[in-house]
Amino acid sequence: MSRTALRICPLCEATCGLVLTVEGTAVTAARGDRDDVFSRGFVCPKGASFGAVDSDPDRLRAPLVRRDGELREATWEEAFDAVAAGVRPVVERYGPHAVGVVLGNPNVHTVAGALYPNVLLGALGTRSLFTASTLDQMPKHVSSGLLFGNANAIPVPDLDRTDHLLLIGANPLESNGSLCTAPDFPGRLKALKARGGTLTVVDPRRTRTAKLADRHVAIRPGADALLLAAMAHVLYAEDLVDLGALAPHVTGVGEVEAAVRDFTPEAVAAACDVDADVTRALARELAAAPTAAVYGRIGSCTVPHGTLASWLVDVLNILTGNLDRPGGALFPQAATDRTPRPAGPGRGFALGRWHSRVSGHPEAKGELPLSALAEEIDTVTDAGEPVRALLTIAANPVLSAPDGDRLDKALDSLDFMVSVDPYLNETSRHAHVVLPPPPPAQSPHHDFAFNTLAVRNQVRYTRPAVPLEPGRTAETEILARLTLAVGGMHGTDPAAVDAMVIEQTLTTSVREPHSPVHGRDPGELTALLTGENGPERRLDLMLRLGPYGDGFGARPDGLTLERLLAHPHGIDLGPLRPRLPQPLKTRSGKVELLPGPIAADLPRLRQALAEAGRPAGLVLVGRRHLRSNNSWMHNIPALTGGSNRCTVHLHPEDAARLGVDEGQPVRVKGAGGAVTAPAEITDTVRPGVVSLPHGWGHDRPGVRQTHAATDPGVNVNQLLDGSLLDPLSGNAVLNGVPVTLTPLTGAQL
Ligand SMILES: Nc1nc2c(c(=O)[nH]1)N[C@H]1C(S)=C(S)[C@@H](COP(=O)(O)OP(=O)(O)OC[C@H]3O[C@@H](n4cnc5c(=O)[nH]c(N)nc54)[C@H](O)[C@@H]3O)O[C@H]1N2
Ligand SMILES: Nc1nc2c(c(=O)[nH]1)N[C@H]1C(S)=C(S)[C@@H](COP(=O)(O)OP(=O)(O)OC[C@H]3O[C@@H](n4cnc5c(=O)[nH]c(N)nc54)[C@H](O)[C@@H]3O)O[C@H]1N2
Ligand code: SF4
Ligand SMILES: [Mo]
Repeated sequence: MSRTALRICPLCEATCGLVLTVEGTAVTAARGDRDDVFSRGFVCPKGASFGAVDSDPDRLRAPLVRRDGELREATWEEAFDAVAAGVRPVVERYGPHAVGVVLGNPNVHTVAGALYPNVLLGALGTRSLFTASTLDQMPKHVSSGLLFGNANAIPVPDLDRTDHLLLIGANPLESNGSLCTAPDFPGRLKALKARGGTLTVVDPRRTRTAKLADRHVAIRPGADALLLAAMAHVLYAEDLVDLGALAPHVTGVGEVEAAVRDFTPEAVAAACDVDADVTRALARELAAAPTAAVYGRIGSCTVPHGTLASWLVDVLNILTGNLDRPGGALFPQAATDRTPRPAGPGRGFALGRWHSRVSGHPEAKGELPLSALAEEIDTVTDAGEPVRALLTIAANPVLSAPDGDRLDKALDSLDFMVSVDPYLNETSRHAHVVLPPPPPAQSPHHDFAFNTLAVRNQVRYTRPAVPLEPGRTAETEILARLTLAVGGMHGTDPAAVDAMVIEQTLTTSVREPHSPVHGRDPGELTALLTGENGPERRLDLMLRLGPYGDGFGARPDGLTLERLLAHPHGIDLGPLRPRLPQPLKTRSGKVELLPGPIAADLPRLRQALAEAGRPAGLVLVGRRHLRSNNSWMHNIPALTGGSNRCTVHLHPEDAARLGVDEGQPVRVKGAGGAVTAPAEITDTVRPGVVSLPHGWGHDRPGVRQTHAATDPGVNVNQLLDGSLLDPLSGNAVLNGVPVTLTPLTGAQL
């Protein structure tokens, strides 16, 4: 007997609604949910393989605990006993900062990852926090923090209504979009063109997205900040600056004019390898479009001037009056956002409140650079204790972060390590305790993170499609118990964690004059919460206190968990709406267009300009494949093979110059090491650029990913030594990295 169940896909940021076919407890098929209010039936090959991802036989079924050097299956009680016994002595002897926490990408795709890490960090009190954000979008957080006073206020391009999209360093036809949640991103780009809009793509590779564009600018990697600064220059020089309705909310417009004065299209042309005429045309088109949005992603963030480029993306949106207006770039309003407080000055955004111990990197958003994790473990200084114990939650930094070999050794030297991960992989193989979450069909889903980045306001929740298998522990409970075990409360009922969060949230809310529950009794409100378990009650709480919520009766038509459950395909909350000045939390209460730390970083960009034009060798960029996902999806046969391979893309001119044949193994060498992979000669990369995908290199001993090991690929991040960072954000430089390439012949293989 088969049945169907709804499940929001957790495999990328597009958050498509799926209809799963379930036979017994197995998911045997998955298709797009045509009734989903947001995704309307869209599905990609990864979502269609949900069943295979879910039932991968290599997924761990029980916790593993290291005994006599070997990882063996254990009970959950034994596992959490071991966690408490391993972590607490490190806290007590060396202090909380000696316990590091690494949060990886899948945390933004799970209910557990949204609800528990902050509580865990609070219970531990550590400053040694490292996340995938510093391999990804930290520059955008820092730029938003500085411009808007709120690191999480990220403007999202209004894909469905814009007339002109300038897309920089993003390839949504493979990635399905990022910091812009839009199921069927490809279809939405085609719709933009069909309604007469224009698409411009800036990318050193002629990607599938670039092929769709009206104009493709094959920029030299790492040069986007220069191009964007020159575009801003043109807007000022040609009197095209027009803030429109934004004007009363923005300060520093004149200061930015002075700041970009040197960056003329002619001055940046050689460094970007973009003709001055093209740069002028890009600026004029942006200004002339009835509405337009500038959108930058991985290729604009993971570069030496990532924060400047991210800032300039919004500067251009602001100077052309496109921020916060329909068709431009707007701030979404998610159903679980906190009750919007009245507009007015806020506390602003601080950077560098503390620094990393070894290299003195400033914290950003409470995090230290993941690139610095290895040195924080393996280097002794007199500036404090090294990281001696580590918790990795949904993270595989041995493959995802620079210099995996060094990190691999560093992890081996830890006193104690815990991994919350479904696989025994390159990172978790070092753990003393591995706590495996259940597969996604057995987990609930709500997009706490991505609804704040979605091109349409909407809310959806799916309960587990399949009941928890006997012997499994929900990931929410795993993280609650982990919190208690590392926080010195081992053995306490994990429900206490949720009860505590609910009590704290309500106690604060009833004191806030703008809250719909101002002045009410927290105990009475707690009794009104519904939900089958703690995480559901917390979701109910957030929905009810949120911008669309029922306010516990204050707005009787408003959202509650019950109402959401009655709409299994979701509730549409309408298109993005202008919200300024409410989201601003700067000290001035305005958009601060030229924040101090940005102004202080501009000389470095001028320096880069002065140094450009020197004969440059090859530089490396990354790429993504539709059927892959970072480091953990190479174990699914249906999603590997074909064009999804770990090869070195290089341009025919470079291949000819270096004497490389198609398919020939080539050795690519960078500051952190060398890797060998087959060459794939293609003119989709610009000359001077080679491309390797990340997340490969599944050939280390002790890894239990059988299929991935049959075609392991190589770890591109071994080419990096971890020293190249965007200084303001601590983000790793993963693109535009200098490398050399040598073809290998028989004897050298
Ligand atoms: N060279 C280069 N390197 C890059 C990038 C690049 O473009 N180029 N991209 C960077 C980016 S953007 C990111 S986000 C990072 C990603 O790097 P990571 O943060 O390491 O993320 P993933 O590789 O996606 O997965 C990490 C782990 O999560 C586990 N996992 C999967 N599902 C779940 C779950 O439901 N619960 C738990 N607890 N664990 C789960 C997987 O088994 C895997 O071990 O990589 C970065 N590294
Ligand atoms: N299929 C699939 N989907 C994914 C993922 C995946 O691994 N596979 N990962 C998910 C994650 S964690 C993220 S963060 C998102 C990322 O989503 P995207 O940002 O869309 O990621 P990419 O496909 O890597 O696209 C980045 C593009 O930047 C280009 N680029 C490199 N250097 C530069 C440069 O200096 N300037 C410019 N202008 N462009 C440059 C690259 O050639 C590449 O085409 O994708 C998510 N979705
Ligand atoms: S686009 Fe992303 S969310 Fe949609 S089905 Fe594919 S992997 Fe899942
Ligand atoms: Mo990412």
